[in-house]
Amino acid sequence: MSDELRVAVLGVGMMGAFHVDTLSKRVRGAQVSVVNDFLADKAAEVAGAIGARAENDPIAAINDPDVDAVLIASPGDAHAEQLNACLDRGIPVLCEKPLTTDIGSAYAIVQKERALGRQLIQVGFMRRFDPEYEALRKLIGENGLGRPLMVHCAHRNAEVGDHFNSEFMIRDSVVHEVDSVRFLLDEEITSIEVIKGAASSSAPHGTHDPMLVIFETESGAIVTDEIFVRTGVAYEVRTEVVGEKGSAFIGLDQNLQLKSTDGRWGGKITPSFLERFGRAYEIELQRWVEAARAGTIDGPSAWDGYAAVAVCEAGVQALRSGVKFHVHLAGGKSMAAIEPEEPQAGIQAPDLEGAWP
Ligand code: ISE
Repeated sequence: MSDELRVAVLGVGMMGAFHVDTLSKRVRGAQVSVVNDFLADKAAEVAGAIGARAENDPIAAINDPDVDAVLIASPGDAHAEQLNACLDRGIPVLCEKPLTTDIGSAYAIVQKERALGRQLIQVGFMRRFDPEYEALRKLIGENGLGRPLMVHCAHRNAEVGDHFNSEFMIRDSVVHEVDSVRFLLDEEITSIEVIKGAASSSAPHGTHDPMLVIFETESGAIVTDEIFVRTGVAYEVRTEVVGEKGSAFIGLDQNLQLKSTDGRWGGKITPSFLERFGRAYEIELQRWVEAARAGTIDGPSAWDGYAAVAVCEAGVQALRSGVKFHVHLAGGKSMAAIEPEEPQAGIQAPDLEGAWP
């Protein structure tokens, strides 16, 4: 390996291009050597700006002799093949969520990495690197709230494209709360339920936006997650953990507060996840680069990615069926099982008509 970690970035849409910029300007010990995208012009443009080489074939980019590690920011359905190629070559990889798009391929990746006997895969759950999340996890770990009983999350995006249907909202957005809850409470999620209410008029026909997603965890804690991706307002990601001895809140988005002579007060809202989690992405990439140079990972593992895929798959089934789904991860000894809860018979209200004397 050269002095600097030479990274191939696969997929340079908004997220991948942001990672290229972070790796090139704000992370020590790394350089982007190869850039790939399914849009050749986009890859050439991003590569050209930093003196890297554009490569049209993602698998050739992974196997390029000028590449020591790979950052996957391509669409989720390309991840399985690209992760397999990284494992075949035995090089470190930071993969944006989701790990893959179905439980079977995610499980196969976890098994394949285990067989290699080295952790090569880190998953891009950036919230774990955000100072507020870290502080909350520490507080919970030190028993500062007593036993956690409830977690209330809100996850709001100002706007998204029309491809963001209800299932995509679970797999692409709620996946963050799935991982955050596992990270904060240090336990697995055992069930998921999705409640659809009135949809915003800005949602395309058939898309349930917003939704309320409810998880249960191994210890019996309940998690509520409001997912609303077309608020038209701002990027708002809030979490409150309620324990036996107190509660704690993160994500208040309290930037500079201005009071002015016209009798107003206010501040600037955060438009997107790039601003809200910009610092977390930098920390994530810096730690990954250092770990990759040492031949390991320093963040969420392939197992964490797999657990999130399993819970989200159960979430999609819950959304489709209207029934709560249970998730059994079995510690990786066999593939995760997801199964519906038996639907309960509805309560039959007695007909009171004429019952009064
Ligand atoms: C996006 O991919 C993210 O990772 C954002 O954090 C999330 O808020 C958004 O809903 C996702 O689509």
